[in-house]
Amino acid sequence: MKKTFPENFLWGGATAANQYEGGYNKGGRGLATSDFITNGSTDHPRKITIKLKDGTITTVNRRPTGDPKIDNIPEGASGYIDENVYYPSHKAVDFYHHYKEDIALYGELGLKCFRLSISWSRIFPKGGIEGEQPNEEGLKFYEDVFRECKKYGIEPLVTLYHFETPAYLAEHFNGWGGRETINCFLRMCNEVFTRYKDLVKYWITINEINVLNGYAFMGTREATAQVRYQAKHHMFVASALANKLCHEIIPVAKIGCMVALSCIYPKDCKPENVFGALDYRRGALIYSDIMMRGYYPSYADRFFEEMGVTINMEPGDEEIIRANPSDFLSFSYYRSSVYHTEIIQNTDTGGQMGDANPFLEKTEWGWAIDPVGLRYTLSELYDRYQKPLFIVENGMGTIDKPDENGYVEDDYRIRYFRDHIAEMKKAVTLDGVDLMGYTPWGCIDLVSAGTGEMKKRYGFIYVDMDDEGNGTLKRTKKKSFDWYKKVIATNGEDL
Ligand code: P53
Repeated sequence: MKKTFPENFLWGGATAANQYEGGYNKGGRGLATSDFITNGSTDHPRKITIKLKDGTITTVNRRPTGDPKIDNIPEGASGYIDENVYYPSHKAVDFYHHYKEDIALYGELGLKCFRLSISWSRIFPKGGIEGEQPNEEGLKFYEDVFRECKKYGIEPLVTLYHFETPAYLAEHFNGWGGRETINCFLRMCNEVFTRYKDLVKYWITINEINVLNGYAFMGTREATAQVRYQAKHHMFVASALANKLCHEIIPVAKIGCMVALSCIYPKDCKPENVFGALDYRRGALIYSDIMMRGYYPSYADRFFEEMGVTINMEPGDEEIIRANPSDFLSFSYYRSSVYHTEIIQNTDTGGQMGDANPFLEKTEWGWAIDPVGLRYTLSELYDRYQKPLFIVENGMGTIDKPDENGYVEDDYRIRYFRDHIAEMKKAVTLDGVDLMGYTPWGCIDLVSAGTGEMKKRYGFIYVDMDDEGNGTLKRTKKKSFDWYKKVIATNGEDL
């Protein structure tokens, strides 16, 4: 039995470009689907501003990830930026201009690893269509970021696709709904693998592939099951080919897949609820089954038949997927949900909310706090795949109240992390799970993906900005900063 975390355990923090980076029109960057999404709240869904074929400006709801009833974007419509509307991704919390300061803080925190995503349209403004030249300024930006990380001994963990599709690809190829997007994605991968081969060892292909739907997340006009799963198939092929390319260009690299895998419990011991929970869980595990094992699992045919989905495969697709599985499975874990046959629709999302769990407390956003669920999930996944795992998102979104100096005493956050890390430690030491690292979500406060709010904060570092984008953007360490620093310094011994 292991006594503690491995020596080289990657303690880190996680972010994504559309929520952190800003600089949306700087340095030659092209527009992405995330740039047309307004802010919202728990009660008001975020909206996508669009221009119809006849020139009318209007909006459609961007429903939560995984919502099958998502509004469609009419044929011929395109994303539109309304000068009078605030779009959280445009400035986000301006990592674009603060990266040196932020990475210095990560250095002080002692991070071994920093997860960020590449904004695809910064590398190829049109997404990498045939004959398009890469944008040197965009390539240079991330190179500077990675060099800055190196100064502090921080390993970048780079997500190649996190909730943003180049707008050009959405309009011309229906985003991931179109086969051509695979080639464009691979051109972008080829550029970044080649350019950063000496700087980046850890890669993730597609963030939370299981919850993606519609225009906002995949660049598709429609969100029917047929379009969704066809687009996911394109992502499986693209991911497998990216794995292959990555290994060819950077032999020492590890490249993983990423699935939202917050766990699910049956509501009670009624057999239909127990089996139902298992089968519902397959809705999320189908993704890691395909990418970790290299083939569609045995239950997939029934799933697709029930949903009326036919996947169009090209000759060779299955061989590509089989030959290039992921090196590791990374996942997000925030909460657990309770499955109950009568209330949960069978969608393809991991972590959809069910009944409240009477044994658990919830955050202000209604997410049940469940540290044991993290050990449960780690065990479930390691028993299933026997390959390295990586927790690349975990954390608690809360309203933080800074004092006059901007200091936040976030004991609730410390408690959340202490309890989760303690369970993670049991998974490593007692269950023998091969865990590469842990990168809590939003190590610095950033824009919420779900609501676009700023007040839903996750960070060890406070950022002075409100839901409308007002504020100085000043960074201030919270109480949890010093706590996490100590945890890292003692390799998880002193919680
Ligand atoms: P926010 C839904 C369900 C689970 C995870 O979420 C999700 C979402 C998206 O709303 O997203 C992941 O910001 C995602 C991050 C996101 C984070 O969880 O809504 O990978 O981009 O910010 C937290 O609180």
